[in-house]
Amino acid sequence: MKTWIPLLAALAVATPLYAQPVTPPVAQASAMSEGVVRKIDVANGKITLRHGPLANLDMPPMTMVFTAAQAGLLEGLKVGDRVRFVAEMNSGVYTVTRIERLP
Ligand SMILES: [Cu+2]
Repeated sequence: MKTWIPLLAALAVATPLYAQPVTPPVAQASAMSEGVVRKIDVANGKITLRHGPLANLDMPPMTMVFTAAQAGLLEGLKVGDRVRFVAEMNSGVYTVTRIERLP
């Protein structure tokens, strides 16, 4: 039991180091993110993207549905396309405001 005391003391000292708030990098509002089109629902203006990290939304990589900001935004895209896009949170909805196909 005695051997635990130095360890606990060390943890008690070390913990505040990890508790320090980490300042997040300043994300640009217009940052382009990359992804792959998984599904397109033109009629409802929805697109499913497998995306990399979204710095401006503080989001890890995942596959999710976005709403298109304008009706014509999804025209010309097809499943499997690699894209570069701008995603924003608008009124609680993840919205794609710009999207372009990568070659
Ligand atoms: Cu996401």
